[in-house]
Amino acid sequence: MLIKIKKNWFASENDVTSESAYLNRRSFMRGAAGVAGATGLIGMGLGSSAVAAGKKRDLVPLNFSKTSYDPGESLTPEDAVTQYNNYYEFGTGKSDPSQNAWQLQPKPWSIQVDGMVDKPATYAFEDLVDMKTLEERIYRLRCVEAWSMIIPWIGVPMAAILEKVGVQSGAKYVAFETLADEKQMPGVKPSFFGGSVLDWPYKEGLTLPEAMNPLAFMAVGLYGKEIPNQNGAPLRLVVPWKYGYKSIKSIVRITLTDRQPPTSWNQSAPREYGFYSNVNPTRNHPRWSQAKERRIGEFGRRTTAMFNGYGDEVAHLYAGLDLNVNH
Ligand SMILES: Nc1nc2c(c(=O)[nH]1)N[C@H]1C(S)=C(S)[C@@H](COP(=O)(O)O)O[C@H]1N2
Ligand SMILES: [Mo]
Repeated sequence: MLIKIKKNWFASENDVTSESAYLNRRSFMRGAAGVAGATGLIGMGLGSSAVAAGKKRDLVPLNFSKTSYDPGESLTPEDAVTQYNNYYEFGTGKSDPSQNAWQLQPKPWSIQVDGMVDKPATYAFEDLVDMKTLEERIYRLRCVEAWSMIIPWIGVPMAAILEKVGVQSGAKYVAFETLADEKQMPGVKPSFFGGSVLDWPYKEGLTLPEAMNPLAFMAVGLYGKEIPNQNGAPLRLVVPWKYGYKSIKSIVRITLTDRQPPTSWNQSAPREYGFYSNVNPTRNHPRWSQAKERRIGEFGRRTTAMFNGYGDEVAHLYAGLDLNVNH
């Protein structure tokens, strides 16, 4: 039975349909945490989520400019964006990241930038992200599990970061790595559930033209404030025309290279997850259809659009590439 659950992690239709029940349970736990804190029950077996709720980071409001990046659809409620997550370093359940990610220390943060760049260095977060030029972009997020959200991100274009470090001619790909620290991330411990489907650190990659595309974004906030740990603090990629797993969280390394870099989900299940991972409703996942999606917070299903609706901006990047083979 355990093996079956493992195989179906990405087909978590049950998680999706029980979203409202789940959110109700969370608000109950938040209430319980308050009571526990007041009466000293923490540490007496009340459960880790109560402790987690008490240790939530204070998220500083950010200064940003509005943009025209807005699909004009209702925003997914903030509670769902921050409590229904995929971040396997904190556990594989949808509620695990919001319960466990308080253990992550996003400040101070540094990012190693290496490979084919003019200015390789270990950059302080503040030196890589110009907090004076933050913009808000409302993007669709389509998970390969067939659910979706509309999220108001705050951040900077990926191109701005690449310009800062200076991309050398000959570089063809950008590789990214997430922090992998057992002390902060329970899911990274070898003992975790007897192992994981993924190898750490979590790795992702883009072609250089993809990373330079105006849509490619490095988020440092959402819903007007700093980005919560469970969403990938302090900086995470957002590539809205690709399945959600390309949007790698809590980045500690960026490498410019001339070879296609290995990526975590492709390594884990190459038949199921490719390098490009563009949202493609005509190419079914080997175990389920990608034609439709459930918008978190809604009943029923919506039709999934090619490139998640961003074809005008990105389709030219794939001219001549068979997206059903190079998926
Ligand atoms: N490091 C890391 N990044 C990750 C993941 C992960 O497990 N680890 N999950 C991915 C998946 S599958 C999705 S759908 C998105 C979810 O982002 P969100 O939780 O902010 O909605 O993060 C992506 N980035
Ligand atoms: Mo995902």
